[in-house]
This record gives sequence, C-alpha cells and structure tokens, in this order.
Amino acid sequence: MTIGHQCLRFTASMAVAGLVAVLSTGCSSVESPSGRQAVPIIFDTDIGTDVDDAGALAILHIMADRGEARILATMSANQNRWCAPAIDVINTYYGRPDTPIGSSKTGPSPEEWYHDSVPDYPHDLVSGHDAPDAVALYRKILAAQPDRSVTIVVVGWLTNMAGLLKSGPDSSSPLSGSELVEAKVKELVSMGGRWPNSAKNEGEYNFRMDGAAAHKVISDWPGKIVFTGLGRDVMTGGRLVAEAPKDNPVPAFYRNFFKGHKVSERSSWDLIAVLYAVRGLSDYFTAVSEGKCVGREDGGNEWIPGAASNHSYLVYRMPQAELAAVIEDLLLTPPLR
Ligand SMILES: [Ca+2]
Repeated sequence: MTIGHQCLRFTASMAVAGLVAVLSTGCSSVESPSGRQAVPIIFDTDIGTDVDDAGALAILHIMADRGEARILATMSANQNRWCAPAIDVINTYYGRPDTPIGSSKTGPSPEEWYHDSVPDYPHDLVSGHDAPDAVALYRKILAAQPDRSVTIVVVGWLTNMAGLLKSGPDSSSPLSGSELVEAKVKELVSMGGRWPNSAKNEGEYNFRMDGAAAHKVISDWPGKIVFTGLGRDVMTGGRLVAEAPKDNPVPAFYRNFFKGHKVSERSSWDLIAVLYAVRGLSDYFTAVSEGKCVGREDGGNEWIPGAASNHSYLVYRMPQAELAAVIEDLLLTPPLR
C-alpha cells in the first residue's frame, strides 16, 4: 500500500470516526483532539525477550490512531530473525503495514517465544535478516525530518543509539551521527536503569545487555534523555488476553508469555516508556531533573544530584493501579483501520 493511499483511507476514517489521526510516515502533521501536535516517534525495541514490547508497540499505534503520535519507523535492537517479523505483524494488524522496519546487525540476539505466533498473522517481512540496517535507516529518516522534532523511544538495549552516535557521513546526510542527533532529535526516552541508583553488580536488564552501548549513550548523547525505568508493579495484559478479538496478534504474544512463565499479567515497563514519549508527564508522572546519570560499562547506573542536566528520570504521580487501567484500556482499543 502506498503512503498516498494510506492518507486517503485516513481521511475517510476521520469522517466516520470524528477523530484526528495520522496513519503513515508521509502524512503531514496534524493536531490530536487534545490540541497537541502528533509526536513524531521512532520506536526501538528488543522485542522477543519480553512481552511488554508488543504491548508498547500496540498502544503506540492506538495513540497514532488518535492523532497523538506519528510513527516514523520501528527498529529492532535484537538481531534474532523473528523480531523484525514480529514488529511487522503488529504494524500490519494496526493498519500500517508499510511502516519502515530496521534491524540491528551487531547487537545481541536472544530468542524466546515470539516465533510461536508470528507465522499465524499477516505480515510480509519474513526474516529480520532481510530488514535494512537500523543505524542506516535511522540516518535516512532523521535527515528528512524538521530540526529538533523527533522523539526516539528505546524499550530495549541501547545498541542502535550507540551505533547511531558512532556513525559517519553517508548518502543520507553529511553530518556525523552525533551531529545528526543534535540537529534532529527532540528527546530520547530510554526504558532503562534503576533509579536513582542500581545496586552494585545489579544493573537493570536493558543497560546490562549492552553495557558498552548504555555507557556510550549516557555519556555522549548530545541532547535530552528521559529515563523511565518504571512499571514493575503496573500489571497489564490480563484483560487484553481475556477480551481482545482472535485476529489481534498482541494477546497471542501475551498468551505465549503467560504460559511459558506461568503468570496471568505482566509488568508494564515498555508501555510506560511509550506512554511518556507520546503524552509527556501528563497526570501520570513527575520528573527528577536536578542531577546527572553516570552509567557504568557493566550496565549499572548512578544518579549524581546537582544542577539540572540533559538527563532526568521519572517517578510515579498517578497510583499504579490507575495507570494500569489507563494502559489496559489503550490495549483494548480496536484499530481505526
Ligand atoms: Ca523491551
């Protein structure tokens, strides 16, 4: 499907639903019902290692349907061949089958459970090995965006962000990776770290999986980073599995995870990162900005109190049970397509 076709379909949907939304990379920016501009977002995931990545991408699509976000691209930091197809399955279900998908060619590649369900749902990207290199795709997409406009939300390890920072001029842009980030990125949202400090030798998973990348990004990112790190006790997915229609692939992914781990709900780390990336602090969170994060190469992190810096981290404002209800309601919202 072409971008133009998607825009036409969107216009028809707007007339029916009375909602303002943008369904593809090529549509111009519009305002959501709240009056805020749609946030242009690149979603970067380690999908395949936990199920909250699938839920996070689902609610990003729902918020795009509502005109709150505009999805520029979806990236896998996980090299496993099933990860990019799993992303494609979700993009396709939510009516954006042509959303660009990039995949790391250098990062870790653990495999767990997504392959159990990927073949059961429509998609056309057969293997992550066929997806373009994520860093090259980041450069191409960022170069084409207005200055200081893009939000990148990373809900996995920071491999692609470190690769982007280290990248050099190419056919997409004469800028170095660091210069390109400084020019085009408004905010990096990282689901990583334990706040304010990780215990010794107990760095948070996303930082620890590629500790060198986390250290590089925390030390050298030339712009604002908001670390989320929240979600352990915000349990979701139970209602999704019970109530969502059978053609929705996301509850199938949750079901596989629940079966494998003998649980009936899952923490919402990645969904919270996406919620913040799109809606900002809202009534949900407050930010701690007085200080700076230091990241170790073993994946540990330490918050050094002091003057405000380019770093901040989130704390809860809304009770966690209410936040879970907000997220689960989004998960159960049918696609606009
Ligand atoms: Ca994740």
